[in-house]
Amino acid sequence: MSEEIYHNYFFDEPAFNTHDGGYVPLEVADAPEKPLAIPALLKPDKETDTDIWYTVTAQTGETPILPGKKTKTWGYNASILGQTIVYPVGKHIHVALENHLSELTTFHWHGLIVSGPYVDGGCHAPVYPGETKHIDFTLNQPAATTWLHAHPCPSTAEQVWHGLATMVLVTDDHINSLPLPHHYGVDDIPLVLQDRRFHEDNQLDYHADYDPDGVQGPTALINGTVNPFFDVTTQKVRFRILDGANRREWRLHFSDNLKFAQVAGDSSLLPEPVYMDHLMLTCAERAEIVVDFSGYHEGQIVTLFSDDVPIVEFRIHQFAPDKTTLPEHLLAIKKPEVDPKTPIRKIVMSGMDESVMMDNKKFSMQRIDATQPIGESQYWDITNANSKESGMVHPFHVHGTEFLVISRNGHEPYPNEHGFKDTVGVNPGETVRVLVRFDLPGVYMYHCHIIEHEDGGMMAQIQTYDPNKPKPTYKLMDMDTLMNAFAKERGIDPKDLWMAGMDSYRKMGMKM
Ligand SMILES: [Cu+2]
Repeated sequence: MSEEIYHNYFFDEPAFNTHDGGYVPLEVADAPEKPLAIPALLKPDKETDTDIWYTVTAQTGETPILPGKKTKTWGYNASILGQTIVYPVGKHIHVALENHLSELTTFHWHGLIVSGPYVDGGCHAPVYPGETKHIDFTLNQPAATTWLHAHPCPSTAEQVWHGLATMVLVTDDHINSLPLPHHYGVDDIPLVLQDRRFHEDNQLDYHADYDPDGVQGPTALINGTVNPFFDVTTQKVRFRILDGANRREWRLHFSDNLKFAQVAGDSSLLPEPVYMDHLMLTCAERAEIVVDFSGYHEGQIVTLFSDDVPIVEFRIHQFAPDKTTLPEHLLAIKKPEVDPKTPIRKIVMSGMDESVMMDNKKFSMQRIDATQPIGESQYWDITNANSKESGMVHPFHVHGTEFLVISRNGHEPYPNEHGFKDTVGVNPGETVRVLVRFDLPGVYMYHCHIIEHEDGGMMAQIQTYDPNKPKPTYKLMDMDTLMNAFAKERGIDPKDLWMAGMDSYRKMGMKM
């Protein structure tokens, strides 16, 4: 094979989080190795030829993570993270959202094309403790690895830190027909990459670890497992990797610089496999890679590193030879036409720490910042106004759509960005042009996915509308209602409430 192999992380090295003043390096935890937890597949309550029903429960639990005391964690149908949800394209999907927590939460479907703001599950769609809400939708989008996470402003970061994040696999006939590893848990393996700091008695303390530029911890947690190993029993393994961290970038490579093929990004397959031996993911980005272990034999170990820290060990067992080859073409991506008269939308992410903003404003739940007709393709120029010397890569995410990356500062996008995406890392001083089209009317948030930056106000929202119908007015939830509810649930006076993001508004003299 004469395919090109990429050996770099593509992003601007001076902007890597390792150069941050507040960077917390990963350290190998003093804990025994454990089998990598593979989240169970969530069983549907009922399924017919046309419809499928699920119940997703946000719950508290206790998880044995480190030797000693169990850690108090949150999860979806599980004590931490969650069971993996499978959504077949084309079926009518019904989901009961149950909140068994002691405080309100929302269920945001990151990467699903569903109507906002309610089904989408952003900050406008709280489910209060003890409540069950019902949503239903039909997906019309390519197969992809998406995810579910909590998104209640301004406490998204803290709820995700407690564990509210799980994978949602969108499947379709096309991807099922491809010669890719498809056996979930055997050769099709989710890897949710997160980091945490454990305090006394192995507990999390989000407030103690708070950093307005993103909370980090020194311990890598892969699917909720510290020091995990995975038993490789097939020659080829597909890993669905999610950067599920609040702030951490993952710069991944295997021992021996083992080559792999990236086959999918956030929201779809790539047009063709991209061969590489290094991969960087920014917060909320996903990559599906296929690793061929044919060069190894039983008893050997392959290690996955982030920078120079080992995060997962792959123990090679006997496997049957696998002669399948990856298809040269994975997905035909049709770039939508853009009317040259359509103005280019300019978006600026600026600031660091408490001063983060989107278009010189902090997020306001009841303010619509932009509008776009459905069905119309628009270029969005997303600029990161941070300086190259002291800035960071801001991962820009839009709800309710999948976009194409057109250019970076006028140059070609990275080689592994040619599929549909919903999150794109923007380097300091860079303008990334993406092509955005919405198919469903609604209100959708767009924001930096360093979760403390979104809680801190680096977020805005767009109303999409059918140009042939009168524009509906949405009754949008407000921040005071949410904050008062949080205070009541915690049994405290609203003025004594501390939540991530509040400091950012206060220190800037702004009201949330
Ligand atoms: Cu940011």
